[in-house]
Amino acid sequence: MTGPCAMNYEILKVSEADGVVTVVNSRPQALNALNSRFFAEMGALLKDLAGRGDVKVVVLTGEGKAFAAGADIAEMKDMDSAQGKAFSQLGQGVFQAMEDLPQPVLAAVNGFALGGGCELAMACDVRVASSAAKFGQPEVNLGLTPGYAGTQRLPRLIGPGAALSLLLTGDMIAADEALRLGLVQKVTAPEALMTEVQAMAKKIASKGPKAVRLVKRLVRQGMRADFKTGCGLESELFGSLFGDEGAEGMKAFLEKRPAKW
Ligand code: CO8
Repeated sequence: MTGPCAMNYEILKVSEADGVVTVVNSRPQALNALNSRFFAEMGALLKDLAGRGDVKVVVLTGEGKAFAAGADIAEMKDMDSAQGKAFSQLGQGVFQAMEDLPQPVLAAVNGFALGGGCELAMACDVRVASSAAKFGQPEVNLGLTPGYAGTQRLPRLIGPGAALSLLLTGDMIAADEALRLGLVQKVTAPEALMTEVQAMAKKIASKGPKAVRLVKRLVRQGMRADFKTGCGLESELFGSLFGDEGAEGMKAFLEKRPAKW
């Protein structure tokens, strides 16, 4: 497939099989650094995927030795303050659209995930890393702060102390350390990465499709709300599956047969 939407992709390689869309960030000559074109393509793709009921899971990875080595420094170097702010808002908007996408997004972190690349991974729902992957927020080395919500997502994922230690030193950490900190959920051998992530994607794609989307929505919306509001939403959406997908799932269990979604 050339891509599920009308946009002609130059950077993203998009393929689809059995309800799983795989997106490869593919500008390896610049270590897949995130430029305006990347955000335009990713924004268009997400808009299209959001309306695709047949797409159950999205997998995101990078080509070559990087997942993404950050925002594109060559594009940013001559920006003034207003352009810098706009470039930050552009990236934040696209990453927010990833979080708001109804389908889960799994990051297969194949290599460097630095700066904006680490922020991209953090906007995904689950992160699986190759043992060759490296993570970090090196913006302070460039006299910058993160701009794609890294100062907000990192402490929410690994706590403020661990986040500040990475953000203030700009240190790069290996995949095992990222696993220990809870930044990634699993580490695999480099050659096993895509097989493992595709297997996880297929497993998720086989579950109740409405339940899967609602689980993501509940966690994402709940994390932005207070506990009571999150619980209220959970009861409402839990209830919405009765007389619907949940009825078939429970009937199938009692009849000892696979559910027909
Ligand atoms: N932007 C643009 N080009 C890059 C980037 C980048 N972030 N990273 C690497 N490249 C390019 C290199 O310039 C080089 O190009 P060329 O071959 O033309 O010289 C090519 O990719 C290969 O890179 P290296 O030769 O450096 O490869 P190495 O294997 O020697 O090193 C590293 C790999 C360690 C990953 C190294 O490339 C590096 O340190 N990269 C920069 C990492 C970094 O600082 N990232 C943070 C960028 S800032 C950021 O992400 C802020 C996010 C928020 C922005 C908000 C908007 C305003």
